[in-house]
Amino acid sequence: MRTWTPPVVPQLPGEGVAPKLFNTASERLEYPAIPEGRALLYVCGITPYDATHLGHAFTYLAFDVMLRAWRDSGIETVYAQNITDVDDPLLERARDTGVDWRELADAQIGLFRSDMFRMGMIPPDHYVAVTEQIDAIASAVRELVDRGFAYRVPTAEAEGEDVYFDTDAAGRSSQWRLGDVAPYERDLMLRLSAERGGDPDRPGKRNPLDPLLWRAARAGEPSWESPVGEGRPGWHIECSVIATRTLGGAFTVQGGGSDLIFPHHEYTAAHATALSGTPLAHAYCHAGLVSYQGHKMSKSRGNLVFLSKLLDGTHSGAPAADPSAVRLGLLAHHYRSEWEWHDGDLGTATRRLEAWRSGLARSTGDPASSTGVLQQLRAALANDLDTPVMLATLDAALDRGVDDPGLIASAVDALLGVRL
Ligand code: 5CA
Ligand code: ZN
Repeated sequence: MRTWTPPVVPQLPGEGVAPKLFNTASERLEYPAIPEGRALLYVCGITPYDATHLGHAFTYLAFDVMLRAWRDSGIETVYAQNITDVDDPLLERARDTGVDWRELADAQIGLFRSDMFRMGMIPPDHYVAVTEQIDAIASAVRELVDRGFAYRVPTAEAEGEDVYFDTDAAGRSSQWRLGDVAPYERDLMLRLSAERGGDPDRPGKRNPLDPLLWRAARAGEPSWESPVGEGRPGWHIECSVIATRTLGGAFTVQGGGSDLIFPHHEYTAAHATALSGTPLAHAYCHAGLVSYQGHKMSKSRGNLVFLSKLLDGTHSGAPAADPSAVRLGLLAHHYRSEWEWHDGDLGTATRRLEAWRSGLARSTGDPASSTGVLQQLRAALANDLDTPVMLATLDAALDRGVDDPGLIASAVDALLGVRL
């Protein structure tokens, strides 16, 4: 898939250090492996039916900052992202609004692309839609069946049979164990599976947690011919196949919002390990979920703040936002924190941006050392991307004035994507 024009990221003098990152799987801060000096990042992309809300933006901004941290420390990056462009909620929305599902997806992907460009987000090197990889995904499902990691379940709704992943077989015969990614108890796994696209109560499954790998064709649903029968892929095998085809096995970081820890990232890892014998990734990093009006921002609830509306000035009467102010509004929260967006946050962030801009032009008798500030920014960034500390450092320095405004402007641009 076509991406968007990348931002120009200034090169800074000296070098930062590779960031230490919180790994959900180990529940520790770690330096994930960087194979052959290249940081390989996969971030789960949008399901294109209601793009782009501030929760999405917060997640993608976290990984944009991660890429900037690696690059500043002299590490080359390879970034892959998928598009879940055939999925139940997308098909439902298309049906409800009387639009062809492909047209709905194309329009939303276009909007996402333009939002990401306006926000100065580093684009993925590999941007892959599920519908571009159906054959590879179906072959992977076939291989899982052939190797005893998957089984068929008949359904009255279709002529063909659905295919499920066998959690217990994989736990016995592959290197993956349930709970490798998600440090959760079984009861919580069952609840999350039901809430997030799984079907623990479906009769005929060997283990209620077993996720769908292939859905046999139903009337009125899109489907493809394949070696496992006519149908369409399940969610986790899509990301598993796209990630390993673009980045290989054991890549540096698998990322997304924390709603993806279970079942999505658990089973993405399970499928990949069963297929390849190697773990999917060294670390699993997750952004905290953003709320609005008291609840997690979600398409199903409809409590959304759209990025395009903020940027256009069409969200509840607020003036058009400077993309740098939106970045500052989001970066004021550590990427792992769960927090709520309030409409006043944009004004606060805009005032901070203005204060920084005027601080840059300020000449005082005792300016802060810009190289010292850069060092502090890099140290905070290397400490699990601690952007709130970076913002506080800049508040203090720019309040006082700095001895090399050009260096600070470049540093803020390179590390935070904020233009002064
Ligand atoms: N297509 C799948 C991933 S393969 C999906 O989750 N799509 S999504 O459109 O629902 O979300 C896109 C990304 O934004 C995911 O990484 C998701 O975890 C993240 N996300 C969704 N809602 C929020 C939220 N309220 N706060 C933070 N991140 C969110
Ligand atoms: Zn995914």
